[in-house]
Amino acid sequence: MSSPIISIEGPTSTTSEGFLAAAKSGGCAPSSYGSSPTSPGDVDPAIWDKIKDHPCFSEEAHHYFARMHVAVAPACNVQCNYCNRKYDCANESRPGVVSEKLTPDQALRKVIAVANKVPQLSVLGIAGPGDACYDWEKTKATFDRVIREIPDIKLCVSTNGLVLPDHVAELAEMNVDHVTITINMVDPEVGAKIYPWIFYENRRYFGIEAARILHARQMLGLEMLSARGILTKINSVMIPGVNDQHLFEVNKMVKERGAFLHNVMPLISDPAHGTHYGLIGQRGPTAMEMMALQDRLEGGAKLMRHCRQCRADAVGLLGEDRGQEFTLDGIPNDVTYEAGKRQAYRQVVAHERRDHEAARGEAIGMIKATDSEKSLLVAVATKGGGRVNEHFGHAKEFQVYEVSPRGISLVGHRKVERYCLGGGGEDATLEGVIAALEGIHIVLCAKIGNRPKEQLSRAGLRVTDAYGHDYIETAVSALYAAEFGIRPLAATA
Ligand code: CLF
Ligand code: SF4
Repeated sequence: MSSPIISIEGPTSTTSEGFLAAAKSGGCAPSSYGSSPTSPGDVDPAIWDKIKDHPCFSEEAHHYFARMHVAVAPACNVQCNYCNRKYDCANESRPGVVSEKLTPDQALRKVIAVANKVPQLSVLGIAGPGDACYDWEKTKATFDRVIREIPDIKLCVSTNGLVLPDHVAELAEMNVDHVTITINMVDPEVGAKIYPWIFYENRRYFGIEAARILHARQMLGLEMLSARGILTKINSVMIPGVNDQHLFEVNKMVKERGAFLHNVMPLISDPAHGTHYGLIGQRGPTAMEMMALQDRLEGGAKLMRHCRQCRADAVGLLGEDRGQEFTLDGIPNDVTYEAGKRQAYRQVVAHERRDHEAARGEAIGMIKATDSEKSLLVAVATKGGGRVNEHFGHAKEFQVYEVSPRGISLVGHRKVERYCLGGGGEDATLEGVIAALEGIHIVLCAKIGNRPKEQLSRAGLRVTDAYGHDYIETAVSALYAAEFGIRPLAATA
């Protein structure tokens, strides 16, 4: 394996040359075509300018740029059946996770410490542990402090939407141009199965009445944001048998109101989390059910398919979590922002984007040159940079790409338990990895040993390390061509 100077695990070089060398050996580069906008040609230039460095709003950017959350907003005004208030807001965080709660001053210290060490950092989000708009004073105080010190950081908010309309004007004044609203229903009858109560204007409302108010406020907030040109992402938790079919209506209605992206996330339900759904045995969707629903939603509001359901104190590229490196007790009381690393990194990204754009164009050309109408699902072990650059045994997730005559799309990811720990692999872990890769045709990784390769093969899963360190698009297009053949040149002219 190459050892990049900069990688998603932790950049150590502060020079542009160092970053560039690292990028070429597996550090940073963009990805491929997907449902969310991935290249400047996909959207209006002014919108591209807003999203190009936002890892959640642009699938391409998520290979380059990192977000961090600060857990400054613990209060909440809604009860969701998939949430236990002991833990973080499950609308935008993995349920069952507890974050270190911060004051706005502590949050500022943490953001500066992260910005000095993680040059990929481009976005500061507030996604709980409660509701960022309900706990508004802390959210606002945090943003005010941070933007004074790091003016080029993007501010991002996630909310259940109930009091969002009250804060849209201030969000616009603060130049917040990315807001997420969790909208699980547009029919209060469905809503009553998800929200037992809300607390609104000093009163508690229950059942359908609560859901009716919540729905009206969510729609109003969305319309107000759209009217101000603030980009919105709608998160919907897919709850089988409760709102899975209903999400088509949600998608349609939010699109009509100007939503920029729709992010359908799987319900995570575990009795150990003590949530209502966990305790009654409400199941979450399987990976294949999620993919099938997302495929059927294509054509409506653009979908985000690279969400990792972060923690409310997440730090790093999506899919990695470096939060534990930045706990308060490890951060000095006085920290000063050093802008140099982030600026140098951005120069590298600009260069890499040009290189990778060319590689992506060639890859698409190769797919178009095949005779096939078939599609291929490829699971890729990557540690960032849009390259096949992770060992099979080290992977904690696989990114899933669909390759077809329509192009190359990132359509999801599969989380797995790391197979290789301390030099050896566990058979039981490998069985879990195989189960998680249901429906996948081929696995790509930087390296794999003979033993797991044979075991995967016996389970009907093909895996290859022949494309190690290539751009993902280059690798999957070559696979596709090898699999389905190339049309004679004359026929492709
Ligand atoms: Fe955070 Fe959310 Fe902003 Fe991103 S996360 S507040 S929009 S900066 Fe991103 Fe994490 Fe998915 Fe959220 S991957 S859970 S979508
Ligand atoms: Fe929990 Fe978030 Fe729902 Fe509030 S909005 S109940 S914190 S999931």
